[in-house]
Amino acid sequence: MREAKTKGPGRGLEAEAVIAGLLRGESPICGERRAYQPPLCPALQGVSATRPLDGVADLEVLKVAGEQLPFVSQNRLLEVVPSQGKSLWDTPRNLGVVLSGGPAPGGHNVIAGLFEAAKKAHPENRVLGFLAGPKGIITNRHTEVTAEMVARYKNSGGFHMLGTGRDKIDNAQKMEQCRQTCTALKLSGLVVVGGDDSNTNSAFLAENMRDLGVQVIGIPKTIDGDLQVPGLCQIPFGYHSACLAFATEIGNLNSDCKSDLKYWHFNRLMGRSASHIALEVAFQTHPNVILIGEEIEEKELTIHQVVRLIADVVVARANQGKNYGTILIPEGILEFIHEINALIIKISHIIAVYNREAHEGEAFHHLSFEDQVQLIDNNDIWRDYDSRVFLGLPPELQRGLLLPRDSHGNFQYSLVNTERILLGMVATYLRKQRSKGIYKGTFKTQFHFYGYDGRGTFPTKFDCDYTYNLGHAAFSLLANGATGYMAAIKDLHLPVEEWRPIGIPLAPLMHLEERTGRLELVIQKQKVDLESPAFMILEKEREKWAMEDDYRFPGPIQFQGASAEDKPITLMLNALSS
Ligand code: FBP
Repeated sequence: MREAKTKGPGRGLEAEAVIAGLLRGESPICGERRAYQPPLCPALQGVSATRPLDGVADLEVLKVAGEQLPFVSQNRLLEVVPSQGKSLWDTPRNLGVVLSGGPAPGGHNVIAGLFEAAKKAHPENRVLGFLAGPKGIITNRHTEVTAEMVARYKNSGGFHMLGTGRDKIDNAQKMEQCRQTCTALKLSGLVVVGGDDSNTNSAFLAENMRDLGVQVIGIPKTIDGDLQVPGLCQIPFGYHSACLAFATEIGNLNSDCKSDLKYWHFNRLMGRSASHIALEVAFQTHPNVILIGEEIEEKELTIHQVVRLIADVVVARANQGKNYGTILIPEGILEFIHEINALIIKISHIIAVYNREAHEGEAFHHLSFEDQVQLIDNNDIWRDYDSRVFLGLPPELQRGLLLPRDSHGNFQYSLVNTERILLGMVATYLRKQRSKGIYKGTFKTQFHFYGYDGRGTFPTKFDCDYTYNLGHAAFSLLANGATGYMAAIKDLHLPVEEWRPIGIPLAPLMHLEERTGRLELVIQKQKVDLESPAFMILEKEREKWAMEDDYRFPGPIQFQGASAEDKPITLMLNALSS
């Protein structure tokens, strides 16, 4: 047996230093990115004031939102503008910040912007970061954000500076705990960086903490791209970076399948509801098939029709000798297939009602699959038709539909292997076509899921700038007394010099949705608009993409060179109409 060496042959101090250099925790590119200083739009460069946003009608508030949020429902649209006055909040204040929900590239720059704006207003202003998401506020777990932390995390992806979580502040006890934390920390303001559910938290926190003098501002985040307010918030942050990360991979697969000519790649892309990610990745990569959930819903396609839609392209390409290609499947597609969505809604309701009464350890997900099916079958809202649809689905999909819902009552699309399920169904259909002599090709396949990787990617330059400005805008809104708003940047398709920071009232963004078995007031997700320029352009282009190999290779996220200044293609196409 050879003796294990503690040191390699001839390994001296110099070699050790080389090894240490090669294995350094921080890669050279991370160091380079940290050095980037995002620019600020003019309104945020000095002291700022707020005024009503000109030329835009105020958004309407639903009656039930007015009842549950009587104070913040009074808010009107605000614009942040430069001011000649003296710095507001020039006595030391404590501000809290929390990262909430799924990570999205750029979150660290929101904190950097908030921190730098706060310190510029008064060097003794403090920013306290809550750890592991809203739970950090409930349990008062926090850390003070320092200049050193900001320098270390600036322009980096992920949410690991503070961590994140999906806790919902959904009862009086949790709200009281939040009040106690904010009082104990003497907070004047709290910034909640999150998606629709987290910004729902922001609205209720703002309403319930106004008597304490704690102002709350939300920040639009989610790679899913569905936290939009038409004409005011074109896209949340993180979307561009995640889409480009996914598009880099799909571009690579395009290149591989075009070289090897033998695989069909089934790609599922994150985005638990709306298909914004799939739409952008399609523009970036020109795949052969792209499914858009909203279109499937409008055309009322069944799952079998969706399968045929894919199979038809496979057959047509095979007839041209092309037994390869790429397919984009939005993660949330099941929600848009009527018969499946009906099952999801009913099962979610049955699970929520059952879990409300179940003892600890007896929750729905502890039951065997057979008992789960039995329990659903016995429920009054479950019809024979539902059973027929359910039993006609592949077993993997049946099990997927019964998976536990998240803390907000959402169906967890990311846990269902939709791409494999569809692939299996397409393969079965093609076998039938082959037996009829219609299909003569070969169907070799690979499947992929892109999601968590894109949430942790480097932010694009666009997302770095956007989030840094959002952090400053949140501070300006707080310093000018606003609460119950979402900070946003208007006109993102224009250069930074023309960006307009605004405050969007949270209450009008709310609608009623069934969650955990009850109708709840939550921020409404924005789906892909089938009348938008972006979708209509896709409709025109995709026939060509289906048959010709018009693949596009976006390459990795760049900070320099030709693509450094890129913004989401969807954003730019939709801005053509404004
Ligand atoms: P947010 O809405 O919180 O930004 O998260 C969106 C998302 O990334 C979805 O695309 C995905 O379905 C989901 O989070 C996955 O959630 P989890 O992190 O709980 O697995």
